[in-house]
Formats: sequence, structure tokens, C-alpha cells
Amino acid sequence: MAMKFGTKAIHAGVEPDPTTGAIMTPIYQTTTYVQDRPGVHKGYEYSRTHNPTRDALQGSLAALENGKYGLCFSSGMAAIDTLIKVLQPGDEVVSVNDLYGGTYRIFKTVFEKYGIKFNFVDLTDVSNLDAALTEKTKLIWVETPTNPLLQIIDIKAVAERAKKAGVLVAVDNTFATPYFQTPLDLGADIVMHSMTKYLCGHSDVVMGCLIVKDEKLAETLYTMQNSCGAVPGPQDCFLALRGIKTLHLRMQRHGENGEQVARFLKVHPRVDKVYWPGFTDHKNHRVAESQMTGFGGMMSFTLKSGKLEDAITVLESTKIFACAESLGGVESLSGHPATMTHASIPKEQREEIGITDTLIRLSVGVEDIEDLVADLGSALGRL
Ligand code: P1T
Repeated sequence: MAMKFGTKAIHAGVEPDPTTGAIMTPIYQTTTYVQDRPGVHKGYEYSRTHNPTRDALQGSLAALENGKYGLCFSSGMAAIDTLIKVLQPGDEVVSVNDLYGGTYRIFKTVFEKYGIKFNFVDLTDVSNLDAALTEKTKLIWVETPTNPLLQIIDIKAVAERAKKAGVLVAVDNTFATPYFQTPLDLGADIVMHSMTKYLCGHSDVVMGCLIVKDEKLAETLYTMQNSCGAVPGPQDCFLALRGIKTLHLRMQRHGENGEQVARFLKVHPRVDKVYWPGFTDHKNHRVAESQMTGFGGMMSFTLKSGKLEDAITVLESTKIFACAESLGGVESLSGHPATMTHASIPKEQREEIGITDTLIRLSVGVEDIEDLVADLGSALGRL
């Protein structure tokens, strides 16, 4: 039966436990499964390979992204690591040039050593892809909206060009979540998430996932998942399943609060630029409008003064927005990309794309909007 998003978030992939009827998938805290005879078992042999709690979660994720196969990992980085290991030395990857600092770091400092080449390109203009593709290109890595500048990449346009060139497209859908955007429907081959963020949603689990439609690609990835072994434990899978049951409710509120905070910042006298794809003057607002059903609760802004100390004052002064790495939990967080999440990107490169010293990133939570706006107003009032 075709289900709508909220129904899928609560039910997809999850059946009552066959032995007891428990409505919540139990935490199968076991490493191994007894076999009647060697090779005769109930579908489970060893928990690196399969675990019932993880299987339920993987099924839920596949359904949410309109894919067929879900694979969970012990972090978002482990999901990226496993995917890139499918490539061979000599292969090339075209990646967006604004992306999570840790993704940039694993590409540059880990995989370049093994002979994989990464070309970082401004894909907000899709025609830049043509010059970047070579016959060695095997994968295009898209993050949209990007972290931290909320750039928007046209997934459909990238996928069309990639299909012609026989290249896979992976989309890091962490910021949008499947509530606002389903890249597989737009022609992408692989969706990746840092589930640590909105999918788990309560700042208590580190986890990642890959979701695909193609059976052969899924088999390759399952083999890699089992061979490399960066799988999450059953307790974390249980927490992720619980978090996902309210994904639609949380995302709706993140989006509503996000819009109000963005509009407040946009007219504030101390604030210079506000990066949020819901504004009609955002470079790719029309693309965002066509491929997303809402613009979310992530945004970044800069200060008119241009002074690092002022950014620090704002980050120190808020009482509700907590200055911390990460995003996507129910509570509001603030961060300073240049010194925190994106410190691993060289300074010149960072500044070239707009990650300046006064850039502040907000993950707007689901608290009452009046309190959030008052908190930011009072912190900016100290400048
Ligand atoms: O932290 P981990 O679960 O390993 O996921 C890495 C990752 C991948 N992709 C995106 C878009 C991300 O934002 C992240 C993690 N980001 C942060 C920790 C952060 O504060 O931006």
C-alpha cells in the first residue's frame, strides 16, 4: 500500500515483533544466532552482517527515501567511507565545493592517498559539471543544501548529465531529510545521511546511512558494509527508529521556526548576509522550490562589522541557542564554521566560498519561536 510520509515514518519497515507482538522493534542485543545445523538458521548468523533491529531501521529508511535498500553505519563518515571504497585507484570524483568539513577531509586526506582524485566544483551552476567530467569520473558527490552556506544544487540537472556520462550521483541529504527532499525521485543513485542529525533528531546517537534503488549497487554496498564492519549497535538502531517516528512533526516545526528566524535576521541592522534557501533572492531559490517541499531550519549569517570578536560575542551570549558542533536535534544550536565544523578546510579556500570569520551557523530547534527570536535579538543587541 502506498503510504504518505507521516504514516511511513511511523510504520514503514517496522512489523510487530513476531515472537511477542511487541509494537516497538526490540533491541536484539546479541552478536550471534543459534543454528539448527551448520548453515540452517532463521536468516541471522552474526550481527555485523544482519541484526533484526538494524534490519527494521534499514527498511524504514529505504521507505522514507523512496528507495529499495537501506544500509546503516556507525556514523555519517562511516557511510561515506564505505561508499567511496567501492571506487578503484585512478577513479575520479566530482564534488561540490561547499560541503561538510569532515567530508572534505576524508576525501583529501584519506582517499587521495589511495589514488582516487577529487575535483571540487561550484555546482550551483550545473554547466560547470561539463568541464569537470572526464572519462575517469565515476561518482558525483552532491550536498544540497550545502553545509554551511545553504547552497542549492539542481539534483535533476546533475543526474541527467551524469546518466549521459555513465556516472553515479550520490546526494548527502542530511540538511533536507526525506521530509523536504527525496533525491532518488530526482534521478540520484545514492542518498547518504548523517543520521546523527535530523533523522535521529535528539542529539543522542551518532549514525549514518546509504539508501539506493538498484539491486546490484545495493549488493556491492552490503558486501562492503559487511567486509569493513562499521555498523551501528542495536540500541542506537532502536533510538533511531524511535526518533524517525516523529520526523514529520519535528521537520514541520523546524521549517516554521527556521523561516521566522531567517526573516528576523534578514532585517536586523547588525546582520549582513543571511543564507537560507527560502528567500526569493537566494541564488537558487527556484531550484530549491522545485526540488524541496520546504526550506528547513538550517541557516547561516554574517555580521556587518566583519569582526571575529563580534561573532564570538553573539555565540557566547545566547541563552537558548547552545554553541556546539552538530545540528538537527530538537534543541537550537549555533556554531562557528571557520573554527569548528569547517576548520579542516584551508583558510583561503574557505574564505573564497564565503566561510568568513563572522559566519555563524544556526540549527533552529523546535522550541517556541518567541523565545528563539528574543534570544538572538538580545545576543545581537550586545554588539
Ligand atoms: O558526524 P557524522 O554522523 O559522522 O556525519 C558527518 C556529516 C556528513 N554530512 C553532513 C552534511 C554533515 O553535516 C555531517 C556532520 N556534520 C556536523 C557534525 C556538523 O556540525 O556540521
